[in-house]
Amino acid sequence: MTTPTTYITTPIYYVNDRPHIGHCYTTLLGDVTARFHRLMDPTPGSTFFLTGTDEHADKVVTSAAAHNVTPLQWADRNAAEFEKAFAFMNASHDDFIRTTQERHKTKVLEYIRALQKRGDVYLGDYTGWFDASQEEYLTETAAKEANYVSPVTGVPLVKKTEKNYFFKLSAYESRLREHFAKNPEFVQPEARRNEVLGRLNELRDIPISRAITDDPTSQWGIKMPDDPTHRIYVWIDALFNYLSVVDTDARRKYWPASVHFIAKDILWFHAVIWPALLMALRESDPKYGFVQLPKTVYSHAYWVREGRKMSKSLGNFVSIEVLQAYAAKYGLDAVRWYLITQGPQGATDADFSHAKFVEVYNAELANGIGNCASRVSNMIEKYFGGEVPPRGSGDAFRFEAHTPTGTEVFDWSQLARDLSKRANDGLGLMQSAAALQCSVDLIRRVDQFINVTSPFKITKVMETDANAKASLQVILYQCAEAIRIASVLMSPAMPQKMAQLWQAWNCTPAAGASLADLCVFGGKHALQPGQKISKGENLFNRADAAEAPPA
Ligand code: ME8
Repeated sequence: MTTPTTYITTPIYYVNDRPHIGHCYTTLLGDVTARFHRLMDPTPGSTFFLTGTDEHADKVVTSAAAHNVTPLQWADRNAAEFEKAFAFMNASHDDFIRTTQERHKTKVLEYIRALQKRGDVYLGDYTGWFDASQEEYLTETAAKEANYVSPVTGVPLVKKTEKNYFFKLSAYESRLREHFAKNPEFVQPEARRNEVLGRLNELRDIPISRAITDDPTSQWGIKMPDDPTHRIYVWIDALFNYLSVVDTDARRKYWPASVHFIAKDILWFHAVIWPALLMALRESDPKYGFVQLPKTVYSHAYWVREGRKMSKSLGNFVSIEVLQAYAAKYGLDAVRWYLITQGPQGATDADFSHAKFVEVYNAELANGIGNCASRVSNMIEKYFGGEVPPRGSGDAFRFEAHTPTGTEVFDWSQLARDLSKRANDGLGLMQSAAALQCSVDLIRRVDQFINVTSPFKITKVMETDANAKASLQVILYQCAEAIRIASVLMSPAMPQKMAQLWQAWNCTPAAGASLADLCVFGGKHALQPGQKISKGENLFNRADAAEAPPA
């Protein structure tokens, strides 16, 4: 029996430009999901996370020429920028693919040969509206709808006719429909799935090559097998990255991909062209029998900035430098938290605004886990010499607080079970933001618990009242243990800050501990009475909303 694996990918990004918030966001989404999965199944190597760069686009040649370097030098320079950006974001990818690497180019040639062998590739004429900024042809209908300018960048479309090799995409319509019908989770969210279904009747065969001419731009790319006058269309070359990286004896176990994270701009390629290519490949040769279709294509919406679409012409992209300035001021994990919890994970665009950043930072981090952990560890230091107090006896993880308005029950065991289930359900749907929300809810409950039980008041009478002391011990134990669980749930988004807390509290999760086990209240990974914890440095200092945004 093979063990289940998780394979998470991001788009591979064009190297003609520098990385910005959009690229960082999708890679962060992959990263947080991968970190969650590594926690859910801690078997080493059970999760594989891939990101990288797409380098054979025509615009790389144009940008390179403008900078007096070769396309490869330009690609090298910018791929390094992406690697640096993702290292800065603390992304935990297992590999970084560049499509100019031999390992990829060799595989792409094998795949194209296989499609040819199957009879799915033919030479023909193609006329269409070319969007040079996206390296993409639009159909007449789509071009007309977009007023003959690029729907993404606004650059005018150009009508072109070329001799190209075509892939028989139209032959796959009914099989694609069947796949969509049988696998409702194949394209998410729902709105995006419906969008694709609504367009499946537009399927035409698609060009998978470009002619090579005297124009140097046309010479950049992987040559078609046995035809030096054509090169493989950059999009086909790019899509194959997901497979080429894991098409080795050691890594084939990762296929099919569990999720391709992308944004809505490149949905059609991933939801329609890619599965059809894979079906064709699988049937071309028994050695590709392992090529099942990816489980899910998850297409998120866009970041916009202060309410406006980000574009080159407006010059308002949230650049990597802006993210670095925020990180310098508030800490990288706060930036990761903001992007992942407030980002456009669903079908609606998300606004990057300083006011919102400060609001979320204060509510969920400085006044949330930060303040909560500091209050609780402060009291434990002050009243119990920095040692985790006893848990109490009996049904210790359920607290009945008697207030003037009635009795409020804090059933921690149940709450932790519910939240951990909710987090798992969210992760099953690739909803890391929803999973993280569970940690916020848990911290809120701890705050309510502190408000209702008023441990500060109890400290005043505990010298003379043994019951009061016992009660305070139980309250603080329960607060601290709930915070520990919240910190585990937050750790995929904020690995450094949570590691800092665990160090101060002596509760770094044991290697190999699973998310489910770590989230059991009072379970085998619980805080142990008598174990030392210290307050440590504040995790997050409050931010002032009136201050100018970092720049
Ligand atoms: O399309 N908000 O590369 P690309 C959120 N090379 N995400 C955004 C965004 C925004 N405003 N802008 C960009 C390509 N993105 C191809 C992909 S894959 C086989 C080939 C993110 O550099 C988002 O993930 O234009 C989007 O899909 C991707 O960057 C496009 O990156």
